[in-house]
Amino acid sequence: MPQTIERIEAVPARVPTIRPHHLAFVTVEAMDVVVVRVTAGGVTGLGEAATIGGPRWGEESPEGIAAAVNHYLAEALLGQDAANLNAVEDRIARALRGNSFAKNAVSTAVHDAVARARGERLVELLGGAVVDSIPLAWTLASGDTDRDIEEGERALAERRHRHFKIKIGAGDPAQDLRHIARLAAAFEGRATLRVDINQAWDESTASQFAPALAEAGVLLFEQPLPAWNVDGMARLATRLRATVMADEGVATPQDVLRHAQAAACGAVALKPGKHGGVAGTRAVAAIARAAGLGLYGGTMLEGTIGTLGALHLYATLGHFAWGCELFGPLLLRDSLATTRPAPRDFALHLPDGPGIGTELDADKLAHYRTDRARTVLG
Ligand code: MUC
Ligand code: MG
Repeated sequence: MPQTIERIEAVPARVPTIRPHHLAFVTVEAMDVVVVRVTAGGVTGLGEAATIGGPRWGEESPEGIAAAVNHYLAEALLGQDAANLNAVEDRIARALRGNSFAKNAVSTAVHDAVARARGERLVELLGGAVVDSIPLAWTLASGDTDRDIEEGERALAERRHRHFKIKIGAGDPAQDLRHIARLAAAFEGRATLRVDINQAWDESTASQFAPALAEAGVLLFEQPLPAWNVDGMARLATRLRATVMADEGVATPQDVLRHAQAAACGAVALKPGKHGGVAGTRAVAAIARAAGLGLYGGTMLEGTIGTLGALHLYATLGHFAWGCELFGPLLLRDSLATTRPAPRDFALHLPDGPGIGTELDADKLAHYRTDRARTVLG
């Protein structure tokens, strides 16, 4: 029996973080997310899009995502059979150009609605889990070395994380080097260190400082150069005795193909939001795999809904050479869902329960929504 799509709604919301999160291009004190609800055959599925600093990490803003969902994606999908997931993905892809974060939120919500209607977990709808858990990294980005060390020590003691990503590139690279050297000394032999430059360096800065950072113990350099500079990434990757990873530079299957052909990276950060949904993420992962590139389960710092959607999908993709960083719910001060995934034994585990494995907390959404007067939580 068809499961007709009856209602699609996107709601923007802002949730504060537990501490300021310093990236090269912005400091985040609250995350702007968009929660998407798709009702099909009387069953509601959930999806989420997150933006870092509004349209600063990527090109989509929370307002734009909500409009893309409520107008163009709703128009393309209302009245369609949710259970025909291939046709749904095709309609999503053709409804509007770009807007991959909006597309992913809807793709996930439709999949969630179908999985819930069948009484199965999303991972089962997607063909089953290859792994039940993925090692979970944490980002040290408080802006203060002592505070980062304290935070890392707590994560190790509580067996939450033993892979730390450090955000650098905002200021003087020599200062970044001193910061990393102190973290490397503090965590030597107990945790791995990676850096995310978020496109902030030019090629000569990368040539000058990346080797010294690698020498200090950094294993992975995430998007050191601007997304357009694929050739520069390739030159750096050849010279560096550490792995270069593409993040902002790889959104579409064509992007990953180009990086692979240019030997521009040894690893790729997947993010369902960059790839426009389930089908797009699988396409990018398949090309990365075929080219021998390591996978990393990336995040846009989504809350519980987006995090669990990504986790179910990643679990179907098999081995993640660099683990994942689906720690968004731990960085947020509150959850828009009734649960909040927590790591154990340094990994994030698939939850039980139908669909993505959590429920929307309607009171919290009413409180944190930004599109109309907020309510006071009682
Ligand atoms: C990014 O660029 O990877 C992921 C983890 C984090 O701290 O920031 C994000 C965005
Ligand atoms: Mg990144």
